[in-house]
Amino acid sequence: MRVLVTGGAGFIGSNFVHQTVRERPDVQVTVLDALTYAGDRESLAPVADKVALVEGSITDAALVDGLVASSDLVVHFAAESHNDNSLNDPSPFVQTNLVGTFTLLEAVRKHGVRFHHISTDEVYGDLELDDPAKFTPTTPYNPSSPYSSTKAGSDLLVRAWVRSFGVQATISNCSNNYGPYQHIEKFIPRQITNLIDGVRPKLYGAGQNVRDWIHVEDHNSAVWAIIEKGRIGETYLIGADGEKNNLEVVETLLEIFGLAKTDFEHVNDRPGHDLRYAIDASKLRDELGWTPRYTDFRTGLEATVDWYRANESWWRPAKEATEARYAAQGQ
Ligand code: NAD
Ligand code: TDX
Repeated sequence: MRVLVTGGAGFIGSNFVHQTVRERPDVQVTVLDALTYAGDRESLAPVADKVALVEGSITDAALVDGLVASSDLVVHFAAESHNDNSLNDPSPFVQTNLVGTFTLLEAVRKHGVRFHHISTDEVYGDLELDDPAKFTPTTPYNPSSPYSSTKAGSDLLVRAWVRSFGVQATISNCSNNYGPYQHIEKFIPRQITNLIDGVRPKLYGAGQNVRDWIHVEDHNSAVWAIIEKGRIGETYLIGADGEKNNLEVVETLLEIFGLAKTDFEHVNDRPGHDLRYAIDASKLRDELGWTPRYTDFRTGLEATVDWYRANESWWRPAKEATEARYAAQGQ
């Protein structure tokens, strides 16, 4: 099988490529990635001899058409993915997340290629901290940020292309991922690399906001389950019952580094900061028989800390500029 992976040089996409090469030798992988600030050729270095990397944008219709024509499946990870960046400049989010997804949909429609669209739980907006509810596939869309609204729009494009044009597509909406190769602008790797540098972790606001953490390997095993066993046109929510507030995550990291639980700083909050995300993944578990492997958050976090310690050459080049951007916002 020939698989085109968009965004395969980013965090989740590169982990997907590694997992696929490791576990599915029958799959031939081509990555299409624009290598923005978030994409890194080095993230594919361990599999470089087994994977073709095409540098280009998913908004380039001619390039996309040719690559889709010679694929049996497209797994679409490419996106502008960071909420804080979307608040500073929404423009690339509209281009990549909306126009890029539209461009891919037109190509899979033309060539009759199976499509899997990777999306986020943020399309549902947020839940109250004291609300026992979780997101389900029928929760109404209510996105908060330019990032989540463009992801919501891209999901709706996929649904319409399935309904109107018979495109063979599935959608997954996953909660917050952690693991190796995540850009250090994101919460967990930012704090890990700060701690390695002897800098105190930076918590937005009071740190009460809740995220539903899942290890990236579990996200990607669920994606393969949906590709192989999911029903066309369906949406599957991916999550591993990993709810933690941000303060708890920082405290666990401080413990792993052998520091006092109070050894962090409060910084400016994110405007419009979503309170809580929580996923009900029962459809994925019951219908497709998927289960996560990383059920102990602390163990997964320890392994992630070890990875950042061992791979400083991967993240160090981006550290200074990333922190300078945050410092300019009092974060
Ligand atoms: P990332 O920012 O680490 O990687 C995105 C990749 O897409 C990068 O390699 C980048 O170079 C590439 N890219 C950006 N614009 C492109 C374009 N126009 N053409 C081609 N490539 C382009 O993001 P991530 O965290 O790996 O997220 C991957 C996907 O998973 C996204 O669709 C995101 O919405 C979704 N998602 C992420 C999370 C999470 O916790 N990180 C959770 C749920 C869903
Ligand atoms: O320094 C920080 N301090 C802090 O308290 C940073 C960078 C973040 N935070 C908070 C904000 C959030 O409540 O941590 C939480 C997680 O922040 P991010 O890593 O920016 O993730 P989030 O905004 O929740 O979105 C992530 O999960 C859903 C991904 O970036 C999205 O791509 C995905 O769709």
